Amino acid sequence: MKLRVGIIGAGPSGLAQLRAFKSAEMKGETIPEIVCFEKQADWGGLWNYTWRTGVGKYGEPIHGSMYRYLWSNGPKECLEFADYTFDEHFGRPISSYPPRPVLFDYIQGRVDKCNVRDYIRFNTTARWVEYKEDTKQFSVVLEDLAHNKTYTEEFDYLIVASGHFSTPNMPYFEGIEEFPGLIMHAHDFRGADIFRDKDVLLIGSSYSAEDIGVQSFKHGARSVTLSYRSNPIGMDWPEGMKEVPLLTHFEGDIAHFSDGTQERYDAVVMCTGYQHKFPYLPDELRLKTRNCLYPDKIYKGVFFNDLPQLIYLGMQDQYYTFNMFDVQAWYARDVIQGKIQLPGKEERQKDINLWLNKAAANKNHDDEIDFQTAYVRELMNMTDYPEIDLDKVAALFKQWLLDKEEDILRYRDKTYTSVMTGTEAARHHTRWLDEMDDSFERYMQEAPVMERV
Ligand code: FAD
Ligand code: NA0
Repeated sequence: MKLRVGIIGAGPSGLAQLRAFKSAEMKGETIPEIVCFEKQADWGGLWNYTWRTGVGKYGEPIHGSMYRYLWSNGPKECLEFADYTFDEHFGRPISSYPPRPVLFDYIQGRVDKCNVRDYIRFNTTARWVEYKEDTKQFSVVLEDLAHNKTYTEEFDYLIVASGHFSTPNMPYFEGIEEFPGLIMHAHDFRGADIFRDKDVLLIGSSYSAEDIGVQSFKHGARSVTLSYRSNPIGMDWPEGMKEVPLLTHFEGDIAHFSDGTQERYDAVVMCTGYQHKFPYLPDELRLKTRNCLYPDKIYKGVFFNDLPQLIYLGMQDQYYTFNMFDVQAWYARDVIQGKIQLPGKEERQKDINLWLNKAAANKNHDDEIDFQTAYVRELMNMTDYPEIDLDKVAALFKQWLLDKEEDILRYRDKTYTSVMTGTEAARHHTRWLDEMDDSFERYMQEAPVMERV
């Protein structure tokens, strides 16, 4: 009997797994029977933009957390696939910080090319998973949303690729129930147009707060205040943007902060991060972690230590994204294919502890970049994933941090050189601050016409 592999989610991580198996098949290997379940109508995960918030057409919680006008927040050169370059996809240099539709197109190009769409059952949600000790298989209850039908299938390996930036972490602040304006989580934010001429308060001091903040500024908010709990982001903010310590409570539309200051707001956006949430997994199979670079209990950041037939992809906090999901997927594939043997449970836990200790020693962002670089390197070296010069990628990440610090409104105009091809990125025809249209068509305008490969 052929092994059966189930994949939950067809975002960048799930697609990386499909691509990994396809690449083995193209090299003549026999691959297992694979089924990927995706609750949305299309692939791409968060990159598949939806205007919807709340619940979708079939009553499922909306997965999407991305918004209109979202431009890559890191250089594209840091996430380039080693086996499918930007040059191969676009046929000409593009800028280093493309908008979401352009990166979505790139993600799709690779999987379109290797025909993995047939493996995916769209509009299908994983409802419940049970591991059967007698058969050593996972029994997965699925719901075909379009036909309102549930059914069960068995798998030898189960790959959890359902993401972890979708279920909001929504804190409570005293008096918030009386706040008369708009209150939302970043997950439901779909564009900053609604904040034109408004005073906006953002709670949080990470990527969502930073990006929704500068976007609100760009799209005409009257003022933008970022309120931090632990540390401020600490940029040299333009006039009209500022950071203040944590909100303590509201009185009507007045927000009070822990430094004793107060201010009136029209809207509040909780940029307070996300929960790792796996409602389809029973307690004993769930990864329970906060958003960090090395979650406990998963060996090499991938194999659930209590039951290594259960595989998690992309569960770390992410400097590296697409290429990190790739090396994880290639590694998982080779274990499933029997090419790599996992050590025993105790050895695995020792290795996990080693990484946890290293992670605990990280003191700043540069340390974190080096840490994740070392992690990606270790996995990359274990499989036939094409080699990436990771020292160069790490240097780009560090440069990105400096560029942001130098000018948070203009860092997206910078260009870098591809680590994979040596191609220098093109300058976008319009400065990011002046570019109000993030469509694929507009982005590709004024470019020399060249055939897509
Ligand atoms: P996801 O993209 O979240 O995909 C998971 C998939 O699983 C989804 O398609 C979902 O529908 C599906 N799913 C979930 N539950 C079920 C279920 N029960 N049954 C079936 N299917 C299910 N990264 C970058 O590199 N650059 C960026 O600029 C960038 N911007 C970001 C902006 C925002 C606002 C956020 C939240 C993240 C951003 N990221 C960015 C990081 C992002 O996490 C990764 O790029 C990537 O999308 C993660 O891929 P994934 O496949 O692991 O998860
Ligand atoms: P994210 O910023 O949504 O990025 C996710 C933040 O929330 C931390 O600052 C934390 O503070 C704060 N927080 C949590 N609970 C709080 C509370 N009760 N009161 C006040 N503050 C609270 O989430 P996190 O986890 O990074 O930070 C949580 C992902 O989305 C990232 O991977 C990022 O790459 C991606 N993203 C990308 C883009 C673009 O590319 C835009 C947005 C998001 P503390 O005190 O814990 O430090 C354009």
